[in-house]
Amino acid sequence: MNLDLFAPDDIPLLDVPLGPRAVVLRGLALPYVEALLPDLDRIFTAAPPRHMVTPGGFRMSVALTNCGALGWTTDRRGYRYSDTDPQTGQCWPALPDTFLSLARSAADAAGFSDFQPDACLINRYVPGAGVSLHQDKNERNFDAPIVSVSMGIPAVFLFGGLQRSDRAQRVLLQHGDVAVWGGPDRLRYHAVSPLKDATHPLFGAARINLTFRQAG
Ligand code: MD6
Ligand code: FE
Repeated sequence: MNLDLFAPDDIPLLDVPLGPRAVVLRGLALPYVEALLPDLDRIFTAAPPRHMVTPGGFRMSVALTNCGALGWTTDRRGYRYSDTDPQTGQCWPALPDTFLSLARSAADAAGFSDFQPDACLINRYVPGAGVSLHQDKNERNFDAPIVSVSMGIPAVFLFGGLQRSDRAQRVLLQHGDVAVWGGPDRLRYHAVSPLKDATHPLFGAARINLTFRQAG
């Protein structure tokens, strides 16, 4: 029996449509990862990922930081975009060209031309970390899509509907996958299940997610 037939790494996964204007583009980021790592390191040095507190007083299990003109933050007073890092008072690190070209080619591939992100939220997950069901609705207009890049260890992504109670689809996001959604899917609820133990050759026991938005 050829056990290799059952090795999941060898199965070329297909792109997954999640809605009329929502799709997971399998492996689209793979050719970009190596080039963006030094930029990611610089960002983590200037603005280290940190655990923020929600308005409800919960410490997020995900550590986050930002690059770009605007950065998403949360504290006891609410969720918002800010042009400075509340921890340092400095501007967020600039959005590197390596990030921008990846974001734009993913948006193009999903049929959203002329994507001009001004914000990139960077989430760092370790095993056990996750994000509860939410909508992305702090951006000024919802015409632009969201482009979400997964790197490192895998995560189960839950993609629901426009109502919190709508049944969610489950999709595994692996290293290099990019989810893009906009149009009628822009405000759909979504979540990330707590990650299982795993290690990745480039990222160790961590998942890095970049979500690009047009926030301002
Ligand atoms: C994550 N992503 O994949 C969390 N939001 O780590 C999100 O919450 C998200 O992936 C909006 C659009 C795409 C996303
Ligand atoms: Fe989100």
